Amino acid sequence: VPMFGRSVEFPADSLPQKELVRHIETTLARSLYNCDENAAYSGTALAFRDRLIIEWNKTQQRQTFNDQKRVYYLSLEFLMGRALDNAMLNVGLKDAARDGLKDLGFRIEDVIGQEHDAALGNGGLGRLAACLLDSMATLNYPAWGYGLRYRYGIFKQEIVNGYQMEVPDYWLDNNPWEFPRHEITVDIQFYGCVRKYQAENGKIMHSWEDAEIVQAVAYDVPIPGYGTKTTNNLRLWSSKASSGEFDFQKFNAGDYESAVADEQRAETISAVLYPNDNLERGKELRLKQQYFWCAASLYDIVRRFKKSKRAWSEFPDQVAIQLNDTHPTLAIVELQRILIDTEGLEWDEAWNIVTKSFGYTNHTVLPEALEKWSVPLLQNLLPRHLQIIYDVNLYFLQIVEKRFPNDREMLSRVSIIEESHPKMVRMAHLAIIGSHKVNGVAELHSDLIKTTIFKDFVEIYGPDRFTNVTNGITPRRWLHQANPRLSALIAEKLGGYEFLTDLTLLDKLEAFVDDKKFRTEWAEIKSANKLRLARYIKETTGFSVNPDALFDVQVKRIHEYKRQQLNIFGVIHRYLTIKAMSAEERKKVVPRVSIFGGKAAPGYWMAKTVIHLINKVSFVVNNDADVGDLLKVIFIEDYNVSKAEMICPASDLSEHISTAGTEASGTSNMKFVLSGGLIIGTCDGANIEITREIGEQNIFLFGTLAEDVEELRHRHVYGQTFQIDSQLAKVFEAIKGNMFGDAGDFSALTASVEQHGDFYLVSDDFNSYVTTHEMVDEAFKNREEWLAKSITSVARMGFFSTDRVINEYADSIWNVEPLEVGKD
Ligand code: 26Q
Repeated sequence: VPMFGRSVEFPADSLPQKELVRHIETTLARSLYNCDENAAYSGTALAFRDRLIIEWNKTQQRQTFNDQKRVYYLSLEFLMGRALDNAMLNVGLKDAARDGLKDLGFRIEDVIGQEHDAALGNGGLGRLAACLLDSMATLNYPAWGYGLRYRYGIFKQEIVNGYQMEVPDYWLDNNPWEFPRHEITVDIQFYGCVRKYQAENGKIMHSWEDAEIVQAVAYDVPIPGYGTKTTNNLRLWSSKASSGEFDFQKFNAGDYESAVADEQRAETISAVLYPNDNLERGKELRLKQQYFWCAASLYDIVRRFKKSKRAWSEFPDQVAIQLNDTHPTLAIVELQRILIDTEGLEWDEAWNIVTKSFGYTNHTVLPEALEKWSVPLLQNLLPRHLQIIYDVNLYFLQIVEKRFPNDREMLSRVSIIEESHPKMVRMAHLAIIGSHKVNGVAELHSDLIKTTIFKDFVEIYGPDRFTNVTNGITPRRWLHQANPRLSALIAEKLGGYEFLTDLTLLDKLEAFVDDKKFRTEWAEIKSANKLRLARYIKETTGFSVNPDALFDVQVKRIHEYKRQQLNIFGVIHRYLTIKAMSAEERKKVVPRVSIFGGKAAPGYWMAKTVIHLINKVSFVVNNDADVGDLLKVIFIEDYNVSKAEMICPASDLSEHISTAGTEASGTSNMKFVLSGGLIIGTCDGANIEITREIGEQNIFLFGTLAEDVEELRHRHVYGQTFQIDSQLAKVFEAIKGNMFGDAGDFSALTASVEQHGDFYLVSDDFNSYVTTHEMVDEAFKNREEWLAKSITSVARMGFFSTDRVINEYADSIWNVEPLEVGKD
C-alpha cells in the first residue's frame, strides 16, 4: 500500500514536477539555482492550485446547472490552517510531489512547513467550520461557506519572560489560495434613517435612507473534497470604501485627507478578527463586521436565487442557511428586510420563508458568551433592522401570550428585548425565533440548553425545534495528514484507505489488537511522533525531554472553565511529591512531560496569569537537576492548527478537564483519541459520548457531574465553612512561599479558589484529579495493556467523523441531497 492511497490512480505523466518547475521559472520568475524552500513552496502550491481550479470551475458549473438546494454555512470564523498538504492529499499526488521535490533537493515536509496558517478563527468553533467544509465537499454537497476576509487573523503568541505577548498576524501576502473577485461587490449600508412612504398600491412601505455605504468585495477560496472531484467555494468578504459619490464630493471640496480617512475607516471593518473565545464584549466594530458580512452574503444568496426565476415561496426549497452560533443572527433580520422592503412581500409570507430557511447552532451555555447588543447601538447603526426586530418580538410575544395567558414573567424571560438600562437585544432569542431548528453540539450540551437557557422556548415551540448534532473532526486532516504513518498502517491492515471516507470501518482494527507485529508497529509510530515533538521542543524551548516519558498534553484556548489551572496545580503537586521522595521511591515514578499550549484573549487577565504560572513552574521544574527526567513542564508557544497536527499524534494522554456542564463539546479530544492517545477528562461535552463509544475502561474519567455543580457552587458561597482540599492547600503554600517567583503575581489564581467561591470547582475536583493521574501512571507501566487501549479506542472512533455530522445536518436540518458527480 503506498503511503498516500490515491496517487496510484494518476498516470505517471501527470507528475507535478514539471508544472512546479514551470511555475518557479515563469510565474515566480526565479531560476532553479536560486530557488529556496519558500519558492519551492510557492511553485508547488501553484502547480496544485491549477488542478484545483479546473475542478472548482466544473463543480460550480455543475451546481448551477443542476439548480438543486444549496447549503450556506455562515461563520465569522474559519480556522483553516495550511492548504497545500490538504490539496496534495485530495488531488492525490502527494507521493509524486515528494519525489519531484526530492529531485530538486527539497524535503516535502520542509516545503509544506513554509506555508503560513490561515488562522481566521479563535478555536473550536472556527476549526469546526473548517472540518465541516471538508466533509461537505467530500460528500458532494452543494455548499458554500461565507465569512470575513480578515487582514489579521488570530494574533501570534510570543512568550516573553513567561508572559504572553500578542503580535499581529498579517497573513495575506502572496497567498495563492485566494482569488479576488473584484467584479463581485455589494454595497452595504450603515447608519442613516428610515422613511415611511405610501407605495402606488397604497401600501405603507419603509425605506432606509441617507446611509453611509461601504463596499464588500468577494474573495473566493477553493475547498477540495477528498476522493471526489467536487471542489466547493468559501467566499470571504473584504471591506473597501465605496467608490461612490460621497468621498468624491469631499475630494472635490479639497478635503483629501478626510476622504482618505473615510476610506481607511471602511477598510477597518474587515481588518481584524476579534480574539475573544467564549466571551462577548459589545463593541460597535464587531457589530459592523457582523452586519457587513451577513448583508453581503444574503445579497449574494438572494441574487443567485433570483436568477432561477422561481417564486419566493420556493426559496426554502433552494436555500438552507446555517448560523454558526449567534454571530450571523442579523442575517435573519436582513432577509426579512429584503423580502418586505425591497421585494414587497407581506410580513407573514416573508417570515414564513425566513424561518424555513434558517438553522441555528448553539456552541455555549456560558452566560458571558451569550451575545447581546444594546438597543441604542442598533438604533444608530441599523435603524430599520431594529424596527424589524421589535416587530418580530411583538408578534412572537403575542403568540406566547395566547399560549400562556397572564404569565408576565414568561414574557419578560423570552422577550428578544431585555428590559435593562440600556435595553439589550438578546441574539440567541432572535436566532431561535427566526430558525426552524436549533441544535447543540454534543448530547449533554443539547440537553442542557433545553433544560436551562432555552427551557421556555421548548415549552413554547415544543421539543421538535431543538435537536442534537454531536461534533466531529475530519479524518483526512486529523488522521491521514497529521499522522500519515498511522493512516498507512491502518490502510495496510484494512486493505485500503476506504476508512478515510467511512470512518466506521475502523472497527475492523479490533481484530488485530492481539497481533504482535501490528502492536509493535503501532507503538513504534507513536514513539516516532513523540520523538519529532521532543525535537521540536528542544529547538524552540531549549529543554530536553525524555521521549520515553509519558507525554501529557493540554492544548486549547486558555480559559478558566477549561481549567488549565487545575492541571498546573496538579503538576505542582506532582513536583512536591517527587521532591519529598527517597531515591528508592523515585525509581517507581513514571517519568512525565506535561505539555501546555494555547492562547489567552488579550484582555483576559486571569487566563494570562495561568500562562504566566505555567511558564514559571516550567522554569523551576525543568532546571531542578534533582528531579531530572521524572518531570518536565513545557509551554509550547503560539499553538495553532499546524502545531496541533504535530502535537496530537505525539500524546500518550491528553487533558479535557472542564468543569462539568461548561464545555459544549470539545473536538481536540477526538483528535487525540483518533491518533491513539488516551484521555483524562471530566463527564463533560463530547467526552461522554467518546466514553460510550470506546468503553469506560479506555478513558480516565474523574470529577463532579454536571448535575451536582450548581449545588456545590451554592455551598461555596452560602455554606457555613469552605475548606479547600488539603493537597491543594499544600500546592498553594508552595506558590505563596514564592517557589515559582513572586507569589503576588499569582494571588488572583489562589484567591479565586480560596476567597471567591471557587466557581470552577478546582478544589472539589482536585483530589479525584490527582488520584486519577495516579491510576494513569499505573496503567502506563503496563505498556501492553496501554497499547491495547490505544488500538481499541481508535477502532471505535468511527462516530466522530464530520462526514457523519454533515449527513445528520443534511437529513434533519437542511433537507439537501448530495450532487452525484460523474467521472468526467
Ligand atoms: C462573540 C462576540 C464578540 C466577540 C467574540 C465572540 C465569540 C467568538 C468566538 C464568542 C464565541 C466564540 C467561540 C466559541 C467556541 O469556540 N465554542 C466552542 O465551539 C466548539 C465547536 O462546537 C465546541 O467544541 C466547544 O466546546 C466550544 O467551546
